[in-house]
Formats: sequence, structure tokens, C-alpha cells
Amino acid sequence: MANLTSITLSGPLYVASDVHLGPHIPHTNQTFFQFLQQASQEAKALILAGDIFNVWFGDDLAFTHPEPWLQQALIALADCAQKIPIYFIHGNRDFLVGADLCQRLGIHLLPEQVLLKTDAGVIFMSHGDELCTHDKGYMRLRKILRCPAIQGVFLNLPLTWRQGIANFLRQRSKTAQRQQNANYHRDYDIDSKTLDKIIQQYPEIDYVVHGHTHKEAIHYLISTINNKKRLRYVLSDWDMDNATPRAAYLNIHPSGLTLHSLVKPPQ
Ligand SMILES: [Mn+2]
Repeated sequence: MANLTSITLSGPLYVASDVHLGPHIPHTNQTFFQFLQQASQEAKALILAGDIFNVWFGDDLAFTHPEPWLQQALIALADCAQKIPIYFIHGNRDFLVGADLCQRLGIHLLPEQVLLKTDAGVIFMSHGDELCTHDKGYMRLRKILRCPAIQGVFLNLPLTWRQGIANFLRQRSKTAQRQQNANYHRDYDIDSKTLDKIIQQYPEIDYVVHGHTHKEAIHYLISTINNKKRLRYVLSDWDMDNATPRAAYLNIHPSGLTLHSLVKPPQ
């Protein structure tokens, strides 16, 4: 395994992932824009841990005639980035967000796995899809999609071609999931052996934080390398446009990590 990049940040730090911003979820988008404002007032830094956008075909889309929701999202992100540093980790849906866009928004692009040295301890953070190593089909596809040469070719295709290819891939992955047994979604999770290997190499890790599985939870890690108990925080996905709204963020502060819901209880 390659050496992990480590960065030191003092808090409070806010973390969100799997917002899936897009044209058809206005309430989710608005909740995220409000959250950016809240973070800029309350946090010292914001970490966006993947799948902030539901799809991303290339930064040129954002630069030339972005749709209104995207225009709003870019303004909200740039505005927040002027007040506090924003760190961005790619998700499996928005891994094509490029250095160009990040530079224009004033946000910092992080590698897919990082060690954060925080007031609460050392945190291993990633989007989480790269930890789902028992999904062999996805891991094969991921290897292809994350290849810089292939991305270079893709990003130079006309927009309509890119959209077509992305739709085709999404359709394929939906069909593949349907073909799996009914337990697929219930059992879909990260591979603890893959995580153990990382902790063996970096026993200083106190916490693991990731998104991707859309199963908000706090787990004790099974193995206790160096006799240390470690917690794994799984971030929620966001959906404020459905009957059961959900949206949450993680606060990293000197006394630990806490998950906070942004859904207001009914009056
Ligand atoms: Mn997601």
C-alpha cells in the first residue's frame, strides 16, 4: 500500500458526503447550501468526502452555461471556501471533478485516502468505495474509470457522448444490482480485512470515517491492533426530497466525533 498523505487540522471540523447534488432534488440542494453557510460560521474547515455531486462529466460543464442548480452550487461552494478551507475527496459519482474546478472554487483536492491529524485524534478518511473490495466487478470497473489516460480520452469527448456513456454505465450497474440476490443491499459494506491492512500499517489511527454505503452508523472495529479500540463512523447520504428526509454531517472536535442531523423535527 502506498504511503498515505497526512494533514493536520484543528477543529471544529465538519464532514459531509453523499449529498448527490443534482437538478431534481431542490430541497436537498437548498439544505446543502444552508449547511455550507452554517459550516462557514461554526467550523474551522469543511471536508467533503465524496459524492457531493450525483454525476460529473467534466469541469467544462461548470465553466460553460451551468444549469441554475449547478450555478447556485458553485457560488455556494466558492463563497464558503472564502471563509474556511474546504477539502474535497472524490466519490464514485464525482471522481471526474478536476483540479481546474477546485482551483476556480478555491477548494483543496485531497487524495482518495488521507490521515487527518485532528484535535480528536488520528482519523483515516476516504469516500469508502475503494474499501468495498469484495465487490470484484466494481473494483475492476473502478480501476478502468480511475485510469488517468482513459479519463483524458473521456473528458475530450463531446458532452452528449459523455452523457451517453455515463447513462450506459449507470444503467448497467443498476441491472447488475438487480441481478444480485435480495441481500445485496443489506450486506453491501466495506471489507473489514482491507481496512485492517491499513490500520496495521498505520496503528496510530483512532477513527475511521467514510461514506459511500449510505448506512449511517457508528461501529466498533472488530480487530484491536495494538490493543486499541477504534470507532468507524459511516456518514449518511442526503435526501430531503422524499417522504423520509435525511441529511447529516459529522463534527470533529476536541472531545470526539459527533453525528448531527439537519432534518428539523416536525412542528
Ligand atoms: Mn453516494
